[in-house]
Amino acid sequence: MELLFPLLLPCFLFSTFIGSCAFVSLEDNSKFPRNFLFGTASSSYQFEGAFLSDGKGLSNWDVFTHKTGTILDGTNGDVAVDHYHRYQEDVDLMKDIGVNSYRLSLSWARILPKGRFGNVNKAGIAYYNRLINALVNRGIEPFVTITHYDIPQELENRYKSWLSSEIQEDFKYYADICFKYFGDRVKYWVTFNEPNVAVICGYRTGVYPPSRCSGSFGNCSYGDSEREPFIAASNIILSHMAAVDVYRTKYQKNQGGKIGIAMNAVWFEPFSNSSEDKLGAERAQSFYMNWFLDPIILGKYPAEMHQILGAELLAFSKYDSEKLKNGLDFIGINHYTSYYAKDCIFSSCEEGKGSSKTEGFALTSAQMNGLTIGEPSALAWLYVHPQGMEKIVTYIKDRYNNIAMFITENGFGTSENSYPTTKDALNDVKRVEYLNGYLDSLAAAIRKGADVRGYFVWSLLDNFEWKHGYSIRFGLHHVDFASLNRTPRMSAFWYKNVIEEHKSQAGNRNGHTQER
Ligand code: GBH
Repeated sequence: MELLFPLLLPCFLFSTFIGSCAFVSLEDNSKFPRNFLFGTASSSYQFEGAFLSDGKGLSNWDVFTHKTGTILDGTNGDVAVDHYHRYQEDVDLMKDIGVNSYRLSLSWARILPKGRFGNVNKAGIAYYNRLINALVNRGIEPFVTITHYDIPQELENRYKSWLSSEIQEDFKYYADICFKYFGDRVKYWVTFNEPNVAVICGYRTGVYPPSRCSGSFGNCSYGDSEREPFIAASNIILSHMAAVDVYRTKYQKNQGGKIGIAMNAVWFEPFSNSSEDKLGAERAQSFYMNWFLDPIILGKYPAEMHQILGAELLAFSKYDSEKLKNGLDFIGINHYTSYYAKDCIFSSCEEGKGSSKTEGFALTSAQMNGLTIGEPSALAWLYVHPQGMEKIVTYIKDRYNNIAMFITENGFGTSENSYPTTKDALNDVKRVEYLNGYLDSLAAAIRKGADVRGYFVWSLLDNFEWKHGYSIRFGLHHVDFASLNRTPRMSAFWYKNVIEEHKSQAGNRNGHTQER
């Protein structure tokens, strides 16, 4: 490591001029559209801290992390990386990298401590105004997620949050307030971050709040893993549609922004060439991502879901169906990893992820019959498979008529234990290789016609990584969690170079053309 850093850094930084750096392809990095957004991503609970400051209400994650045994290292987001107080320093870090966009999320409980059953917290509005203004003044486009897993605990206590159709009213009310207060400066809205993950982890496996599951799916006191995920999903889909409707009817014309949703998108590679495994991979995708995107964009759940689940899917009522279709301006794609997928209808599968009826009878796993889809990482769920980026983007392009897309997250997690010193932790060669490979793969998809308009690295800083607490790090900047000092890693310099290269090439293409 000690030796690699000085050797590799100039390679990444000056790859444009030195043709011999194997990792960086000049061709691919010049292939992003001129107004492409290059950003970093974050979320309120993972970054802000200040969990009780200035009138904020408790969120479901505040309550969850304060229970013993929920978070692997016993920590919580009470302080997180204190972005609430240090956002100015963090905007300076963004400026150093040269990003033109920042993806953040709003804490619902900071804005509406009791949901629609209480007042707007003016201090919360003031905080987001300060942050948004700091960004806009520096020429950084705010890309704002309305809810990234965290909701007011009040809604859980009152009516079991996503299990009740009441939440549609609350989400609509909250989204309206966000558009009203921030929509003059925010031109990109994401209603939900990864609703598929929120629903699967909250109601099928129970590892996220409200910790509901049943049977062999997990270890919970309450829940029904085979039914509740579908109830929660339909309420999220209808909440999304309600917010989009408010935006389109009351704000969009004057404010001129765009609204979408961010899905967790895994590429499912058929384990064999058999038509059974190909169909299995299709089903895995339908039961994971298309589950939400199909109703929102095409107006109905995937056919496979109807066929396999029948009445358990709780198909939309005639009244609700009328609210669906054409419900977004862009798709946000959070892509990190790929898995193999194997058919479990025609062949028998050992029990495991995906093999059940509620997951579409397709076994999904990074490892199958001794084959591994890519290099493993510090995270059991993340394998390095850069080709998956081109494949998932192309899949979404083909299924949804090449609607505008943004890669709203892509990133690589490491464990501090693997580095003997902080200095070593800054030489994040593996992260640079990962990001570089995935960005090249994205460039290939764009070259073949995918309408991708931006890319956000998860994340600007190390932060609170949900179940893993502070033991897993995703930052372009290292954070010392004792002092909260931020230090750029090699990946921050790599990203700065990518952006500079893009700027000069995009400039060349549109101005004095320079042949390479
Ligand atoms: C994203 O999720 C999130 O949007 C972001 O907040 C997060 O920090 C980032 O990725 C990095 O993880 O808890 O062991 O049962 C990525 C997809 C799906 C990965 C759920 C973790 C749960 C595994 N996530 N999965 S576990």
